[in-house]
Amino acid sequence: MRKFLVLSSLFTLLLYPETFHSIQIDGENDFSPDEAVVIDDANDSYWSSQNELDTLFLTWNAETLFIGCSYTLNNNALLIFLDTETGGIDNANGLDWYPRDVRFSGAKPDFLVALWNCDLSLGGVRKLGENTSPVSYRGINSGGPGEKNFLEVAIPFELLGNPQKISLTALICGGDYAGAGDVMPDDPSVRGSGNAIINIFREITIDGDGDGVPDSLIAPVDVSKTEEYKVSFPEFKSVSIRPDIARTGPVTIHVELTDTATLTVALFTEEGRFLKNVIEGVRTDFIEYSWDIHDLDKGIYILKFYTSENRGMLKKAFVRY
Ligand SMILES: [Ca+2]
Ligand SMILES: [Ca+2]
Ligand SMILES: [Ca+2]
Ligand SMILES: [Ca+2]
Repeated sequence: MRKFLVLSSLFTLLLYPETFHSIQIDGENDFSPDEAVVIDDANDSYWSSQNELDTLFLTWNAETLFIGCSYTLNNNALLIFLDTETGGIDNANGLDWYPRDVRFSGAKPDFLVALWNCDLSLGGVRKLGENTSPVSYRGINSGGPGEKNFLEVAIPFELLGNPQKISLTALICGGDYAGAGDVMPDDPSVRGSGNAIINIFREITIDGDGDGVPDSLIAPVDVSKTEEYKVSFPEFKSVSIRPDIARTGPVTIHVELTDTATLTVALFTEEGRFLKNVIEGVRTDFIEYSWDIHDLDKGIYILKFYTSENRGMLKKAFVRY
């Protein structure tokens, strides 16, 4: 009997941190240290210790993905983005649910776990796209605003499309269309204000042998790695001013970008003195703008084309005679 007990507890010890591990969705953290796939600095939030990400946990059994998150939040939102498949979104500001000023380069998230001010009933899990759609899940958040919280969520793999790999980023953001104050894994584009372009994700291999079944006997930390994608910015595909020598208008300014960006076209004198913005901060990937030049003096001008997403700039000359 004693031998059996020793053996069975050894067995439990060996198996406990490994998949398949079914998490109790009760708000009590029963993830093991081997399931802490992102351990964030407990004191790196731009918005004080009241809005702080701590640890992201992940594990699974054959049918279900379990995500855990320990954090502190006060009158802000917690968002956990999951990239599970090709496609997805690259700009969370365009979402119809939990829109935030966060963009993504490299991984494109397909699912979002979100809550507002420690209240999961104000959030949930959704599939992302032009329109978001609710995904059925089990989840509990324990804790209240300004104190240590623990969120546990269970999502059936079937509803996630049985991914081989999952890439994650978790953020604390303000209200609708606001930016982020903390992120895990850390990403230097989160600075507490302004927009962020996340290109660092934690990637966890769920089904390494690709047999369509999540892997068993795995410690999730052993199959986790941080992926840093190159930030790719929208570039100019074609830019023209037609005609570029004119006496009367209209003159057509044509701009095509490789992706949607915030475009500005600024007018300068030949000597480089700024006169005005002809096009100011328009979000577009294609524009044909009819430029009225009747109040422009005769002379040579420079038009500078740039986007707020890219430091690159294009210059074109224009002559009014
Ligand atoms: Ca639990
Ligand atoms: Ca943190
Ligand atoms: Ca994706
Ligand atoms: Ca962080």
